[in-house]
Amino acid sequence: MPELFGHTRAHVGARHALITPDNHVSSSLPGFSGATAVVLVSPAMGARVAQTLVTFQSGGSARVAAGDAQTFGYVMEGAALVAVGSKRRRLKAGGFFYCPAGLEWSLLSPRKGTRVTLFQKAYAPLPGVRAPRAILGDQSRVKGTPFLGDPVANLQVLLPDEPAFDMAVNIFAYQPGGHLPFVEVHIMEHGLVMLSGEGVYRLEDSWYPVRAGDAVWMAPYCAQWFVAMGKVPARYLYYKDVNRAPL
Ligand code: UGY
Ligand code: MN
Repeated sequence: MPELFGHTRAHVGARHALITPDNHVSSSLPGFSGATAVVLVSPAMGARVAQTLVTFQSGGSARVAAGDAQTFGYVMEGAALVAVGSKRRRLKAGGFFYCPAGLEWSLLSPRKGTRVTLFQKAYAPLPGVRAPRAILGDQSRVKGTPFLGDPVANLQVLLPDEPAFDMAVNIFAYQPGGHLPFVEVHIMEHGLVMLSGEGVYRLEDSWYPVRAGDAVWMAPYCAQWFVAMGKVPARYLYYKDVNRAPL
């Protein structure tokens, strides 16, 4: 529900951003029909990645032509038939796909209200390393590990950690009270969406209450820290750039 008197939890700054579901305005994007698309993170704000939330009506579809960008998609809710190159599978909530640059992908026959988060970015090839392959998967089949040995912060790494991949997409799950063990400051950029629960995110010198549906952008070197609050685990899906030299 819109908040009173023009108040918003949203903040868009030079080095980080928070956008809440109350702020969403959709864009028309090529290749998508019968769907609304909200571009939450993009180069227009200084990011090097695009994060888009797509909500499909029944009969909607996405057909995205091959290009320089690679796409990771995560089904937040609903179900749909996803094809990446010659691979195809019906994905339900928790399902994900990875489409390398130079391959097309499509999403067909979505259940009404299916919501998908996309992370898209230009691929940086590594000389002598074969480009990544297409992937269709499900988060329930990905083993989690306690982050830095802490059992209240569980990390699932959805994409292979191999030199061919220049992006990682992970799910972090925190028990209430669980938190990042220290304030991170690193060269990697993040795009993030809260999947469930709530907590407080420190971004640079500000602390933001966040909850399911909120999207966050963290530029390289944005100081970051999170603590989970409330009565249910807090989970977020996030992107980071990996495996490439700084120069
Ligand atoms: O992978 C990460 O950098 C992660 N620990 N960052 C974060 O959750 N903000
Ligand atoms: Mn981080």
